[in-house]
Amino acid sequence: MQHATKPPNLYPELFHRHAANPILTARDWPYPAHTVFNAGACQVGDETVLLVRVEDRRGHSHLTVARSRDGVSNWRIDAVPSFAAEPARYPEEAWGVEDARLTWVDDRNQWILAYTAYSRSGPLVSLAATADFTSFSRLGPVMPPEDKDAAVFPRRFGNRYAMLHRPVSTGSFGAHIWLSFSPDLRHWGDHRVLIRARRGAWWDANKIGLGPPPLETAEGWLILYHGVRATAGGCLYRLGLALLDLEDPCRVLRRSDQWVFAPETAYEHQGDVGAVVFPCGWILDEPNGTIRLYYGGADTCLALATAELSDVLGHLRTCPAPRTRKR
Ligand code: M1P
Repeated sequence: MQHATKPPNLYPELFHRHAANPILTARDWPYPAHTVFNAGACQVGDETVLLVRVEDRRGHSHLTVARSRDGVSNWRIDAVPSFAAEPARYPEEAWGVEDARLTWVDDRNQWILAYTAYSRSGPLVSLAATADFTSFSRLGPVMPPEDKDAAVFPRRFGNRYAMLHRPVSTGSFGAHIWLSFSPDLRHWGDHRVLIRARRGAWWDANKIGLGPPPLETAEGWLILYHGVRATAGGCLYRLGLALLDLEDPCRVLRRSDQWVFAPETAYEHQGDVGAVVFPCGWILDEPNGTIRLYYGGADTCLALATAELSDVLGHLRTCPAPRTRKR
């Protein structure tokens, strides 16, 4: 059936794309860049700070700071890479640094960035710290390859820091989100699978990964993750939700069966890797309760979507507790 305009949407949408999308592209960059995408995000005073992944024409990535008053426009972008790979001192960064997730860790008074260091043995998880997004100090690699899509929780559980990450095993065991603990952010253990990729026809079958860092809410830690559906036409990166117990993040309280955000627009379909929405950062604006979600589109640009936290939690309340559902 032909529609003159877009047919009515059958699913209520939680996340709404900003009219100004894409909000940043390589054309906005103060120096030559191939693509800009997948940014960590945080609010510092009255400024939104993004730590943007920038890919150069070698195919290597670095991270650059962009600042804006309204989080949408008039970005002030560092004139040179803010956090570049240093393979001479940190060999695990041989092929670049990618996809930073930012967490303010109260008891350290610092932002901790969990990023992918692309080593000669594959991507791995590294941590670094900053107080001002001008100088960064590396804590070093904390998970061996292949492992990525990591973020630290903002507070400790008992005496231990906690981190979500996504190791990949060989064979057909799937790529799942794991939870690990550390006394000092350097040494990690007590590893466990937290959220499994589903199997078969599911939108999040076989491979999933954390999106932005866990967001503390009254009802639990809010988790947004990507599911990768392999199709004959290529991979589809879509987003789903989960909720973890506030005091015991090992407990998954809810998980959405359906995806809540998926590639639809030209800037999400056309680029280096089509059909990708890939968020690494979100900001909860208090007191209005609006979430600003910053995501990469098609591995080529940066876009923004907003959602009301109350709607997101309301949706999760209708979702099953994972153990009651058949896989
Ligand atoms: O190309 C899509 C994404 O692919 C990778 O993500 P993942 O390993 O979780 O599937 C990452 O390289 C990511 O940066 C990229 O956007």
